Order: sequence, then structure tokens, then C-alpha cells
Amino acid sequence: MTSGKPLVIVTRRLPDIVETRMRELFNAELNMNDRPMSQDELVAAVKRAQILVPTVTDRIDVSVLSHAGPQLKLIANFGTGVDNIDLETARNRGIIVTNTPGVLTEDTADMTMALILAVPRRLTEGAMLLKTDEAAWEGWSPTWMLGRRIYGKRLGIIGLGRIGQAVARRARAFGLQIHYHNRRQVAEEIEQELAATYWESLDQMLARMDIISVNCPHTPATYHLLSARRLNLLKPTAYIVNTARGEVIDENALARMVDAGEIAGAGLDVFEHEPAINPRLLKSNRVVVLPHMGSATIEGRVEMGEKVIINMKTFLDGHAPPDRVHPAMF
Ligand code: 8YV
Repeated sequence: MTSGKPLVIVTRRLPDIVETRMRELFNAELNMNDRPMSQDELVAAVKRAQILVPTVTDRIDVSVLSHAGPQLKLIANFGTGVDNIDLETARNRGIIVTNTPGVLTEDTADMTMALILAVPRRLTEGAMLLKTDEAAWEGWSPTWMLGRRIYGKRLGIIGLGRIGQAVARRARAFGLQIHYHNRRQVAEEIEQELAATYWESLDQMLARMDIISVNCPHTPATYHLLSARRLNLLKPTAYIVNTARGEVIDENALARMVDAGEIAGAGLDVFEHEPAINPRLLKSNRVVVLPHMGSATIEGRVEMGEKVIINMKTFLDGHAPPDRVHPAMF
């Protein structure tokens, strides 16, 4: 018997423990086949749901939100990035938006560090070679499969928020020098802890770094922040790692430049038009591509689900949900 409980529509499958709890607490409509919803299905959902739980694969834009019924009061996003949601339109329609910050910080920073290590040291290239053609290895050679040293190099972090700082902590342990560009300079204690150098000018920072890590959200202000012009400022020996959002980099320009040897390589967990990936990036030996796995740990996904539930419960109990997102924050 579910009557009396608020209708919550969840767009994708979530970990079992999260779905079970949602069933207990709400009239939860779950997506058992996990197929991403079409825009028409999203429209149908916002016409009926009191709370919508979308993910990065749902585009909750104005064409969806303009059909929202007056009963839709909360969009509790399963994810930290909220670029899949038109925040301005949601606010104008009196719909609260929440996200899941904090719980995926360490996992995403681990994956970022893994890419920072993997790309210059040609880790997947070497591993793939043995998997696909063991005979291609004739034995150790002093000059074969040489990569670039990581220790002592300059890491430029774009966006020194929670994840950026967690990346910096790890990178310091590997002997990287920490540089960053951010909308605002971070507190002095954080800069001191990370021995981080602030660059007000992104252009100037780009020209001097050995590795760039993108850790800022995708917003109108960061769309193609790494444009063709800015990518051209990088040293040809520089590497780029992106575990944030594909839209922050002009993907076609990056693909062209990696192919032309104007950038040494890239480690990408996110893409501009997911799940599509520029074929040049896919093919290049100098590029490590991952299918958006930054937060993909069992622990992380359960904690994200728990955060979604806390936001919904708090809201339904008549209080301000803890992870409320305001358009100005993004
Ligand atoms: C999530 C992410 O898996 O939270 C984010 O912003 O990019 C991912 O780690 C995804 O967004 C879930 O909706």
C-alpha cells in the first residue's frame, strides 16, 4: 500500500540498498530496466512526480520543466554536477534542486590521480599491447615504451574546490608542484597546506604547466574554457586530464591537437557529447579514455543515494534540504 506517500520518480537504477530504502519511505517509481528516459518520458514524469531523482544522463531543460505540474517541488539530483538541470527555470517555477556533494570527492580524486599517472607513463598503452598482441613484446629494451617522469613536474588544477583540493593532496605525495586557477583565490591555510600557487590568469598558467587537471563544474562560464585558443597556449609536452565535464574542453580542438602532436596526451573520463567520443581521441595511443567512472565505487554510489534520500526526507519534513543548489553557485 503506497497511498499517502509522495510520488518519487527515479530515472535510473540505483544500488539495491538505496532503492529498497526509497520504496520504504516513498511511493517510489523505479526504473528497473535502467534505460535512460527519453525527453517525452521525462515530460511525463514531471507532470506526475512530486520529487524527481534524475542523473547526469537526463536533460532536465526548459522544454521538460515547462511541462512540470504544480505538484513537482523538488529535483533531488543523483550527482554533484547539476549542469543537466536548467537551474534558472527550476527556480522561477519554485522547484528546489539538490545535489550530492562531498561523498564522491575522494573517489573522483583517486581516478584523476590514476589518469595523471597513467597518461605520461603510457600505462594503458603498455597493458593493451600485451593483451592484444603478446608477441609484440620481444623483451625488455632500454629505449622502448618510454614515458615522461611525473615527479617534480608542475600540475595546474583548474577549479580548486573539494575535488581539486583532494587531487592536489594526492599529487603532492607524488612530488608534483601544485598550481591552480580558480574563480577566487582559496583561503591562505589551504594554499599553505597544498603549497599551491594561484594564477589569476588561466592563460598564463596554461603556458607554464606540464599537466593540467580539469576539476571545475560545467557552467555557462566554463563551457569551452579550454578553447582552441587556450589549448594552443599549452606546451607541446603537456598533458591534460579531465574528470569533471567534457563541455569544459573543446573536444574537437583537443583531438586535432593531440593528433598533430601539439599536446603530448590526455586522460579523459568525460566527453562533450556522452556517450559519443571523438573517434580521433578513441584511436589515439596518447589518449586514455574512460567511460565516466570517476565516482563509480559501490561505496560512493550508495552514499550518493543516501544523500539523495536525506535531501528528500528533510524537504518532506518541511525543512530546507542540506544540499540545496542555487543558480548563483554554478
Ligand atoms: C556521477 C558526476 O556519477 O556527480 C557527478 O557530477 O559526474 C558523476 O560522478 C553522475 O553525475 C551521476 O548523475
